Amino acid sequence: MEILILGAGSLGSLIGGLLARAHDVTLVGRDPHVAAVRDAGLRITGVETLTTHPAATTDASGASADLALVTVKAYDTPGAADALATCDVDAVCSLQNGMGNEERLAAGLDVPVLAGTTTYGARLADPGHVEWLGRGRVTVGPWRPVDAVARSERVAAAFRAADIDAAATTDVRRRLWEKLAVNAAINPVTALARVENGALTPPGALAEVATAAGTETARVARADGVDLSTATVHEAVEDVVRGTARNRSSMHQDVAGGRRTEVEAINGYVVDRAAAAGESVPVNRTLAALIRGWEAGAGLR
Ligand code: KPL
Repeated sequence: MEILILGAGSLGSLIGGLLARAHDVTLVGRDPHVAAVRDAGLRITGVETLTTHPAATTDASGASADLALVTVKAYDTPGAADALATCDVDAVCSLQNGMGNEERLAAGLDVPVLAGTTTYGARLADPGHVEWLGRGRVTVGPWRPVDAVARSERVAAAFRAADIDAAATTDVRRRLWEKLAVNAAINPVTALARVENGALTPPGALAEVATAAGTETARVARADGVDLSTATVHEAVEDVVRGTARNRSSMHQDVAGGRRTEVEAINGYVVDRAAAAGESVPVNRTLAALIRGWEAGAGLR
């Protein structure tokens, strides 16, 4: 399969690099990373150590592919949709954090849009080198049209052909809320305390804060009509903490690198949906306020 990866950051590079074991992959990202991949391939170290050789470019315009995977930050989704509008792709699948990405892609594009989640952990160590810090799972389901089940199954099979644990789902909204709860719990707490995900292993005060954020998110999901139990969210958070214990969450990496975070699409989204449903989410509100405050102080807002 020909696969275009829009967003060769840490996760996009890892997933693209692994997919290149079985598919014809093109990474779309920034220099110097793209130039390094073009020169010497993509080095992956950590869970497994390997070098793969995806194509790499800084400009996606006019590209064609069977599938475009979108791995850009949530706030860059409109730019990814604009770039994809110039491409000839059979389907687009978001593998991003946060909510609202699929709506934005579907609004700007005429092709089928799939929603995906992943709990793989990764960090861009150097140009051309990504550290694989946690084996996770990819889940893919139809977004528009809602009956694109066979297409989701083909995409999940393409992941599995490259030895990536993946499954198709018909319940993608619930999956997106579950992943949102994982990110709402882990990302701001690890970013604010500057710790690896494993520091949220219970018992402990950080685990309590993360669990409380997850509990609130499950409640808002239910108010939004999604059947997501608190126990499912607690289990998912614990699984991801265990599976990515050595990873620094993407929000922690952003804060450490002085970059804008995805707080609006994660805790900010939970706070907004809670307000619309008349729910109170003090932990998410506090975490969002602290990250926004850091962004403002760093001149990023
Ligand atoms: O999605 C992630 C992130 O860091 O954004 C997890 C799964 C929490 C891995 O760190």
